Amino acid sequence: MSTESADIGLIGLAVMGQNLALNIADHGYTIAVYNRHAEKMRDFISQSKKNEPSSARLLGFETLEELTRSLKRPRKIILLVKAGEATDKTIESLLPHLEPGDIVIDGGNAHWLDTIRREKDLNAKGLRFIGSGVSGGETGARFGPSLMPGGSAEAWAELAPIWNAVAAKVDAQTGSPLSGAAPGSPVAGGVPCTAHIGPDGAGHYVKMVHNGIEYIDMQLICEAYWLMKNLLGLGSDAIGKVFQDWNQGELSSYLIEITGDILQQPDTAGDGFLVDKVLDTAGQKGTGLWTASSALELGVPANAIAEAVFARSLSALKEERVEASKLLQGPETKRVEDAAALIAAIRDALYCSKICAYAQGFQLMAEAQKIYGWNLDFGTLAQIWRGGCIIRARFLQKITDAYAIDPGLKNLMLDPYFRDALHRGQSHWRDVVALGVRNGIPTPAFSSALAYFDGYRSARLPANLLQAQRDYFGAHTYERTDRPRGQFYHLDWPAEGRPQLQA
Ligand code: NBP
Repeated sequence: MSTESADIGLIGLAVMGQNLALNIADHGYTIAVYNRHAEKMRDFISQSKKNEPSSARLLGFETLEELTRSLKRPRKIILLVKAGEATDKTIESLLPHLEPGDIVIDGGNAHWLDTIRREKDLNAKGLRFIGSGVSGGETGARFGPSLMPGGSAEAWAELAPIWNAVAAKVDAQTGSPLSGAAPGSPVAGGVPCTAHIGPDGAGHYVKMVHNGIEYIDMQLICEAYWLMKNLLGLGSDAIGKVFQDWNQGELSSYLIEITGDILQQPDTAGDGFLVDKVLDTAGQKGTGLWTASSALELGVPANAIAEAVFARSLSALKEERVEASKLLQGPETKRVEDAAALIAAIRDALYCSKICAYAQGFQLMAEAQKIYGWNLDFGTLAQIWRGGCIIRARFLQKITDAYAIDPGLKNLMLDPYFRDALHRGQSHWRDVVALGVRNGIPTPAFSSALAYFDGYRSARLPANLLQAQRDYFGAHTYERTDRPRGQFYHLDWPAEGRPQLQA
C-alpha cells in the first residue's frame, strides 16, 4: 500500500462509520478505515467489495500506525466511536502517530464541554480538532447527513471540501431537500447542509439542541396521534392517512412523513397494525437530557423541550403506570363527533406548539453563545437542518427567512410570519389542550408550549408575589414597579402597616 494516498481516515466502523465512509468514497475521496476490533473492518471491506462501486477508494487497516501512514498531510481523521470515554481513549492511542497540523474530527454525539476540553488539549500539542455534529442516522450518513462542525476556521477550511461534498443538499431558492437520481449517487448543485458553526464546542452544542428539538417534535406528534385515537376512536391506519395529508402542507417534514408510514404498517407477526403492538415505553440517551439541563443551567425557559424528556421518563414507568391505572381515577373520555373539525384543531395545536419548541431551542443557543463566546448564524443553522437530518422540515425555511429579515430577532414567536400563525392557531390550540385536560388525556408538550406562549406574552406575571415570598423568608430583596430598576428593597416582615388580624 502506497503511503500518503488517502484523503481522509475514519476510526469506528459501527453503523455511522461504515455509512459515512461509503458516502465519502462515493464522492471520489479515498478513505482509510480502522476499527478497534479488526474483524469488523475486514467484514466491511469485503462486503463493500461485493456491493459498492466505490469500494476501490476504501482502504482498510489493522493498526493505527498503518492508518496514519496512509494519509495525505496534514492528516484528517474522523472519529465515529461511542461518545465519551471511548473518544478519549481513541484520541490517546492516536496521538503517537500524529504530527503538528493534523486534524482530528469527532463526529460522535460528544458533550460540548468535552469538545472544548479536547480541542484545548490537542491545540496544546500543535494538533487541530473539529467537533462535528452528524445528524440523519444511518441513512443520512450514507446518502447525505446534516453536518455541524465546530472548531477553528482554518481547520474547517481544510475539511470543508469533503464535508460540503458528502452533506445533504437543499435547493438554493426554496430550501427543499434535493436527492440523487439513485441512492448513493452524489447530488449535483444545491446548498450543502453544513457550515462552520463556530469555534470549539459550538458544533456539538448545536447538534445537542437539534436533538432536543427532535425530542419535542416527536412528542408533539405522539400527542396529536393520541388525541385522535382517544377522542375520535380512529384506527392507526386512519390516523396515518391524516399525517400523510398533513405532510402535504406547512407541517411537511421527515417526522410527519415517517409517522404516516409507521401508523399504516400492518403487523407482519399478527393481526392489525404494528404500532398497536409496540410497547409504550421510550428510552432516552444523553442529548435530550443535556439540552434540558443546559436550559436549566442557563435559565432559559425551554419547558416544552424538558417536558419531552420527562414524557419519556414517565413512559418508562410502565409497570407503575399499569398499577396506578387500577387505583387512580380520572374523567371518562367522551368521543368528539366532528372528526374533521377536531383534526383541523389538532393540526393547529401541533403547528403552534412546534413554533414554541423551536423558539425555545433557538433561545437556548442564543444564550449559550453569550457564555461561550460564539457568534451563531441562526438563519444558516435552520438552513443546514433543512436536509439530511431527522428534524428536516419545510418549516425550517421560514426560520431562515425570519432571521434574514431580522438577524437580531429576540424570539421566533415575534417574527411576523410565526406571530400570525400563532394568532390564527391559538384558539384551536387552547380548545385541544382543554379537551385533553377535560378528558384526562395527557398532553404535556402541547400544554407546556401553550404555557410558554402565554407566559412570554404576559407583561405581568405573578412573580411579584414570589419575590415578596423570597424576601419574607430569606431577605432576598425585591424591586418596585414604581421605582427605577436596579434599586433593591427589603421589608422586615411581618411589617408595620399590615392590617391587624381580628381576634
Ligand atoms: P456506537 O456509538 O455504537 O459505537 C461503536 C463504535 O465505537 C465501534 O466502532 C466500537 O469499536 C467503537 N469503540 C468503542 Br464502543 N469503544 C472504543 C474504544 N475504547 N476505542 C476505539 N473504539 C471504540 O456507534 P454508532 O451508533 O455508529 O455511533 C457512532 C457515533 O456517532 C456515536 O458517538 C454516536 O453517538 C454518534 N451518532 C450516532 C447516530 C446513530 O443514529 N447511531 C446518529 C448521530 C450520531 P468495536 O467495534 O471495536 O467495539
